[in-house]
Amino acid sequence: MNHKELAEQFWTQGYVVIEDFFGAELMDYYNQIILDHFGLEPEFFHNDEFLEKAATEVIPWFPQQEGVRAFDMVESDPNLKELTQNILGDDWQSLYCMIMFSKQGTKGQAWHQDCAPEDARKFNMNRLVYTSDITPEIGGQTVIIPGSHRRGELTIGDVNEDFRDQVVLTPKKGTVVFLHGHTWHRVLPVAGEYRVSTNYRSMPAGTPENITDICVYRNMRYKFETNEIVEDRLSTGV
Ligand SMILES: O=C(O)CCC(=O)C(=O)O
Ligand SMILES: [Fe+2]
Repeated sequence: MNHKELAEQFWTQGYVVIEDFFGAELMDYYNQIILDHFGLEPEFFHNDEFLEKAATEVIPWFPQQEGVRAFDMVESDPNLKELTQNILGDDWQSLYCMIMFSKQGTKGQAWHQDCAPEDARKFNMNRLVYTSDITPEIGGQTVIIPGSHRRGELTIGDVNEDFRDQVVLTPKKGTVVFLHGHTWHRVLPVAGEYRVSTNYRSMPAGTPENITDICVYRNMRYKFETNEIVEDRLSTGV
């Protein structure tokens, strides 16, 4: 694995995909812990306004914040750390580990940027670990627009518009996707029994801890700390 080349790819494209980053045994172990936690019919965590307006139906879980130590193993993987260092540079930091669970028949996630794009130097980086295969049958593919981390704010419009230059990723068990928080991305609807991703969020030195508090959608900016729409992007008034 050539970390320099992968880091260059990340900075050109706004993402990089590495298959077979983690072994099947570890992924099966994680997947079972996740299923044991959620079951197949978990309640939504976010309120109805968010679910509706954000067209985002995922349930987050922060296992390390509850003392579930199993997820430290990936976090401290030397290969993961070294590639992160190559991309983000010295003194990068881990933010948190967030598992996102989608039930059968849910919408996935609409187009968004994880954080405000105004300052190109201030961003989170997702390190998405897939503990089970995503397939066209299951749905839940991750869709991204290459190079959009340099395009500024996500445009206003249909929350699930198909773009000509979008790329559909279908990660398999053990795949890791490094994804810049300013890169425009979404998740397709989930037809299979469930869909899950485990995100080890990180950030470069000098980034505020609350970098991911405000998420940019095509119709609004949403603040998770207070569960409120802080900007309605569709209204023309002030
Ligand atoms: O689950 C995925 O594939 C992407 C999730 C996402 O949007 C994120 O982690 O910021
Ligand atoms: Fe995201």
